[in-house]
Amino acid sequence: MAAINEVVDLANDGDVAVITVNSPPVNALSANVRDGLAAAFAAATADTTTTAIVLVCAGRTFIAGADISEFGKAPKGASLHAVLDRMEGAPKPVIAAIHGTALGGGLETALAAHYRVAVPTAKLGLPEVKLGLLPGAGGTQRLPRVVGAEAALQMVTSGDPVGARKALDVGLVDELVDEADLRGGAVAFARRVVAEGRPLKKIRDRDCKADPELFARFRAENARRFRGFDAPEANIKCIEAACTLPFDDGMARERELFVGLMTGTQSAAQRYMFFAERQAAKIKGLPEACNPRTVNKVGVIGAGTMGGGISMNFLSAGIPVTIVETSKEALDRGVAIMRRNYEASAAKGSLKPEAVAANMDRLSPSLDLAALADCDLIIEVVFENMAIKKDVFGKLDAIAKPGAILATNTSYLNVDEIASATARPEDVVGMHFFSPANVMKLLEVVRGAKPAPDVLATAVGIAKPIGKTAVVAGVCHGFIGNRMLAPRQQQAQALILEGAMPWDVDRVLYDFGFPMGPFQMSDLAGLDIGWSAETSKGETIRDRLCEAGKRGQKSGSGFYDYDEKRNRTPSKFAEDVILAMAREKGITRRQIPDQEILERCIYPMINEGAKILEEGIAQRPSDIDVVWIYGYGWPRYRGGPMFYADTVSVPEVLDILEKYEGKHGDAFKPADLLYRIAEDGSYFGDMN
Ligand code: 3H9
Repeated sequence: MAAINEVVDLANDGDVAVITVNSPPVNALSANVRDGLAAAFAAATADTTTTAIVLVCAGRTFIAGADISEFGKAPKGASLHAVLDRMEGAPKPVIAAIHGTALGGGLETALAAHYRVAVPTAKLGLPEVKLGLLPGAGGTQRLPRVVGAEAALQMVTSGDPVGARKALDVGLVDELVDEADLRGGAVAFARRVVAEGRPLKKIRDRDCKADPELFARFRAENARRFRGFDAPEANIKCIEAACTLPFDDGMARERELFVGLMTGTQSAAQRYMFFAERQAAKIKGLPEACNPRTVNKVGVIGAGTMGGGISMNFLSAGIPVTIVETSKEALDRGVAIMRRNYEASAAKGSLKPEAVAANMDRLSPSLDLAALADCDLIIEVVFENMAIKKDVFGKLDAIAKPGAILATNTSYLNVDEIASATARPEDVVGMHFFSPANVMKLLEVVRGAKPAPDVLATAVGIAKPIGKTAVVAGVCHGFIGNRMLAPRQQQAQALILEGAMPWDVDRVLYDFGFPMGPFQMSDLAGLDIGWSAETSKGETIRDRLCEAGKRGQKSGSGFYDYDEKRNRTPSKFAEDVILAMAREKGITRRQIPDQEILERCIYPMINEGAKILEEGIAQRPSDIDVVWIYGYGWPRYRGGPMFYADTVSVPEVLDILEKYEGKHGDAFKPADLLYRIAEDGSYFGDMN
């Protein structure tokens, strides 16, 4: 085997040249890999002793895409286009041999080969849209020529990969080969291609036709899903170009649209989020060698909506769960809801029908806390009240096996105080899931004063297998997410007294890119969460709505009225309550511009984020951004509140806060950190 450079080798297997990329962890197309490939293809093409070329990768995967860390930097090395032209123009068959994930530029490389073979577990996809991009190395022009325009539209706008078997069905892969011998299978395939005199199949030479109605229909059907994002539309335009223009003109269109996206803020935000998510899993201050504890069985205390949702995450990941409730009725109800949720997923096609029973079989319902004795991780999801939580933890301490992790799902309470109810505070950690817990991707792991390093590593590490992204937070009221939500809620309430209506505030935040505004969110969650008729003083708008039985969607009205299909219209009753409350408080209502609504809701959040960083509650600004994108629907294309602050510029954020501080006082008093960043001309991004 001859090394072409540090990351690419060329070897001859008899009459077949084998080019191997070996650039861990994911064989991304860095400058080094592109240079190596260019040189390897030149050498293999010139070598008259070989009749075919196989491209294969070492390690866990075929090329998983362009090297994202190079984006936005000055270009170096061979261009990917030049490498792919060389491959496609080779005078002998080129076969891509795929395992792991052939993604983005990786799949584009495979599409420039004349043939593709894959192992059955391989996955193939063009996920660029998730980075605010489109496949920029011919993917949008070649893919539809193979799989058809409709399937290509689905793949490029969802970014989701297809499995090798499906790829075989649609012609993306020519043959499946033995999982254990990809290289051997690919070389044998290459020899057959040569022996049978099969043609050098260039995808660029194929035709791509589509029903002209397809594109308008696809846009209309997916308008909601694509709302606010630039990349899906650019991807659609490219597929349209593939169906209407000659190949080279289509490539030029792809290039033009790719550059437009690459230089925009949205892609910068989405690329930033790619690394932010992975960075979040890195816990500061842990010893180098810190192995997580093994979690083979999970216990959940509380079978309400939250406890059920949390349990479903583990069951779906194949981890058995024992769920405990205090009454048989509540237990049965909770278990029935979980089953119904799984059945609904199966009916929608997002879960295999047989998985419903398999998941439910892993669940052991119980009325006895002692049933948790063999669990490795126990998550308490009882009423948000310190005395109750401490009581549960005291009992757990006597039941849980040594080494079990005792987690609380509290959203606000002091984890250290909860831990003090046990004789093993080093085993206690916060694991704050977000509602609905089987859907929302965020997990805040709350690090009290005493958790053992491996407890923290386990709580963070378990996130990936259950499909969550974990962020570590320190102890304070509301941790990262809810603490930052509070000033936004406070401003939303103030705005509706001063002159806006709930639907104005909701519309402005929806237009900013949130899936819903604060009042819609309150109606959805239930206005009576944390409210009780006995203690209500009728002093807030919420008190008055709840007292009138208007408790949000579930009661048919709240800030909005809902019909039986849950369509909403502004509530006249709520409007009257707001106007009356404003009168009682002596507030002269005024017309509030949308810009003010946006600034008063968003900037105090950024300010609170800065305080959270100052206090060390969050490890880094990008963790805060992950919390807001995965826990609260902050628009991903804006990169989270701290990234957004950098795009607006911190001095501008400061100016706006000071402007409102002058009018509305301390709620807008800027954090010291903002002054420091503005003074030295740096960015939140520099702290990541
Ligand atoms: C593209 O291809 C544009 C083209 O159209 C060409 C235009 C001209 N680059 O996720 P993991 C790192 S756009 C750089 O934990 P897994 C990652 O940061 C690209 N680095 O592993 C992490 O580093 P660290 C299209 C990358 O097994 C480490 O690798 N392709 C890249 O859970 C392990 O990653 C994509 O969007 C990259 N492309 O998942 C695919 N990929 O350890 C993006 C990974 O320091 N990648 N890293 O934190 C993925 O989806 C997943 O990484 C993958 C593996 C499924 C491959």
